[in-house]
Amino acid sequence: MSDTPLRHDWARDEIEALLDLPFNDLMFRAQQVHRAGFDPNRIQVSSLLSIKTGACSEDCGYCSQSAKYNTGLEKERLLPLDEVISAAEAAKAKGASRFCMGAAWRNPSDKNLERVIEMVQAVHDLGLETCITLGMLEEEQAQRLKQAGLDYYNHNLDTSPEFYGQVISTRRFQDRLDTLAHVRKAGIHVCSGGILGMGESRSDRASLLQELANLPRHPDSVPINLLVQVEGTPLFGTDALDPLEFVRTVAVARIIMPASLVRLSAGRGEMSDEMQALCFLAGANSIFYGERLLTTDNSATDKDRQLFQRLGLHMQPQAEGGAEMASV
Ligand code: SAM
Ligand code: DTB
Ligand code: SF4
Repeated sequence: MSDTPLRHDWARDEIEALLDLPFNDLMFRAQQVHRAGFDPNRIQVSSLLSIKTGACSEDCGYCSQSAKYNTGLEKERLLPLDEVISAAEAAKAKGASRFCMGAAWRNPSDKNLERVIEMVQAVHDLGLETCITLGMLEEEQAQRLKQAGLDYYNHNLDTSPEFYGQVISTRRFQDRLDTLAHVRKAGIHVCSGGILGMGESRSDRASLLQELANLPRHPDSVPINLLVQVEGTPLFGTDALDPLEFVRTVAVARIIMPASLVRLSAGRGEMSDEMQALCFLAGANSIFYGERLLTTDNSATDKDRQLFQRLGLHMQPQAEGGAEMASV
């Protein structure tokens, strides 16, 4: 467990000052915090499966699965249980410790939730940690998932409240905070982060990090995604983010959320080995592993294994980062 105090009162200018540090100073600070809380050579590995694909009613400007954009994606209804179990077994055999199932819904209906609960129970029975991301949740739905034994719920803030309206119009930033509150209240571990490289400013990145760190409890996992540009979506063609700016943002996430797993998430397929190595140095200690993310390709698994070997990193479950679950 980290011996760095957990703060929930980060001011915007403090976070901006961290982002503005000379790169070497920032990396040094991030390593100090990282080593106080974690084995620096261990990486937690999650695998993803899209259990319901496409035809989503939302208009998230980055997403291949919105029915509003023509991305050529093949739609798929909710997968049968046996297909989910096979995918989870394969992920376990490759070394994943957590299995994350994603559905292209604005929110789950109660009927669909029952089917997802069966999946959660089956994946749990394989000895994997379970994570799902189904969109907005009501309080009772979160309670039902907790009773079914769900470990993590992923729901990202995505970007700053200030930039949010330029990316999504069909749900509010406050809706996301409400879902996180329902998940937290139910006692499910929270996984929440965002996407970089959508044309936001450094100050937006500071604002996103501020929102995450000033939640009543730090998310247990903080996925930092680099926008995967999908042809047909409004954000396709956005200017690429400077890779060092991405690394800086990871480092600041590590510093201000010292006990959370910081996940280097979507976008690794486009990153050089050197950029990924800098992200790990900056305190990222989790990845999505497996050939596919939800609808796009991930970094190839043999390439990942080679990189881990070159860096002397071990794929292992971290000792429960459990940012602040002890106080639940
Ligand atoms: N439909 C649910 C929702 O939006 O909450 C769950 C699935 S959704 C695909 C989960 C998250 O994946 C999004 O909130 C976003 O942060 C991330 N994501 C989706 N498409 C992405 C892309 N093209 N590049 C990077 N991250 C992406
Ligand atoms: C998260 O933060 N990133 C994952 C997971 N949570 C569900 C999703 C990434 C999706 C990338 C685009 C795609 O494959 O559709
Ligand atoms: Fe739908 Fe989720 Fe994609 Fe938004 S991010 S369009 S809610 S699948």
